[in-house]
Amino acid sequence: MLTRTDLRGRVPSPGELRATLPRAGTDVEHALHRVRPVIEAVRDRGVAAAREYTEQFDSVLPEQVRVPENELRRALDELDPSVRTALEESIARARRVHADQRRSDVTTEVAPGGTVTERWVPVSRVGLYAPGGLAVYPSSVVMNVVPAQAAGVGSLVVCSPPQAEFGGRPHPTILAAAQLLGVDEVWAVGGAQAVALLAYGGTDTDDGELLPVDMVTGPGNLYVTAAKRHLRSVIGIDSEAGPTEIAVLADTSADPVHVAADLISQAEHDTLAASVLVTTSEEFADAVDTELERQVAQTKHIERIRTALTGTQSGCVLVSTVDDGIRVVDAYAAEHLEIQTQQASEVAARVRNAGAIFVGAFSPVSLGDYCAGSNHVLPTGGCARHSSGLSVQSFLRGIHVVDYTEQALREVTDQVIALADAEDLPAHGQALTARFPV
Ligand code: HSO
Ligand code: ZN
Repeated sequence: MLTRTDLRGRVPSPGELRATLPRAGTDVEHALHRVRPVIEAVRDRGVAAAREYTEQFDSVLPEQVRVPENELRRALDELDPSVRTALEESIARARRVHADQRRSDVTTEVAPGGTVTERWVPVSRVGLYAPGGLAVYPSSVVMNVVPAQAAGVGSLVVCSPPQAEFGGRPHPTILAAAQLLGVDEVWAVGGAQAVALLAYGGTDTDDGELLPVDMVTGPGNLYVTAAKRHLRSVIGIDSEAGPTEIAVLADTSADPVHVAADLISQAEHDTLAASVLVTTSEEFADAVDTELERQVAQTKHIERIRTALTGTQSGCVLVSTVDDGIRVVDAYAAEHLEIQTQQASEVAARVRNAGAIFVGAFSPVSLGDYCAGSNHVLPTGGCARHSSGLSVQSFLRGIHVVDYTEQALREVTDQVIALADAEDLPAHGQALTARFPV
C-alpha cells in the first residue's frame, strides 16, 4: 500500500532526501484574499460583523454569541462519565509535565554593579480556537489550555463555531472540556471572523464585551490559518498546523501489527495526512504492507485512511542501516517520530529533528495525542528542524531587565563610544558622555 523508495547502499544529502520524501502542503496564501474583507469588517464593526459572517458561513445564527456559564456547567454534567474521567486523566498528566517546564528568572552579574535579569512574563490574555465540524477535538483544548495556564496566563477565552445540531452552541464536548479546565469564557464563533474578533475585541448589547487577546493558538481550517497569518502582527500566534505526520523508524525487532496500526492512526485525521515507514528490512516492509491491507479494511474511516496512505505524501523508505534511517528521519523532521528498533532509547537520543519522539514498542503516537502528558500541538511540514511544539515557553516572554550602577556604566563607556562611532551613530555615545562630562 505504501509507495517504496529504495535508498539501500546510498545515502543522499539532506537536501536530496527532502526532495525524495514529498509532503502535502496547503495553499494558505490562496485563502488570504478571502479572509481579508472578513477581518476588516470585524475590526470595524466587531461582534455584529462576526454574527453576520457566522450566519453566512455556518448557516446558524446563535441567539447569544457568548455561551452562558450555566450551559458550560450543563455540558460538563451531561458529558459521558468515561470521557470525563479520560479527560481528567489527560489534564492531570499534561499539567504535571507542563508544570515542570516553568522557568525561573535568571540574574547575571556582567560586571561589578552591572546586572541583566531575564524575567519571564506570561502573555496576559490568550484566545484558543477550537474547530467544529469534522475535527471536534476536546483533547486539543486540553493541549492548548494546559501550557497557557501553567505559564500563568491570567485570562483565557475559547472560540468555537456554532453547530446547528446543538442549538447554535459549539460542540458540547468542547464546552465540557473548557469547563473542566476552568475556562469560563466561550464564544460561539468560528472561522476567520473568530480570529479577527479575538484580535480586535468587540462589544455587543446582548453578549457584553470580548476583550482583545494578545495571542491566538489552536488548530483550524484553511481560513482560520490564513486569518492567523494575516493578523500575526496584531497578535502572537502558534505555528501553523499542516496535515498530521507520523514517521516510524523500524528494524526487524518491531512488530508489523503495531507499526501498521500506528501508521493508520494518524492517517485517520485527514486524506492529506502523511504516514512514512523507514526500515532496514524489505521483509518487514512487506509484513507491514500486508498488515495495512488487513487493518485498513477493518477500520471505520476506510476511504480517508486509504487515500492518505496511498497519497504521494506517504510511503516506505528502505535503508541499509539504522544509522542511515536516522539520516532519513532527520531530513524529514516529522511531527511525530516513533523509534521501533533495538536499543530504541539510544537510537532516539541520536535523532535531532522531530516534533516529538515516541520510544519503543509501548509508546505509540496515540498515547501522546491524549494521555502521555506530552503536548500534541507539534510542528509539521519539516518545521521541526527549527521549531518546537506548544509548551509553557510559548506563552512566556523573556524580558531583559538591565540595571547598572554609575560606576559600572563608567567602566564600559569607552567601549560603547567606540562601537557607536564605528556605526556612525555618535549620539548613542553622547548618551553616555552626557552623564560623565569631562
Ligand atoms: N495527532 C494530532 C492530535 C490529535 N489526535 C487530536 C487526536 N486528536 C496532531 O498531533
Ligand atoms: Zn492524532
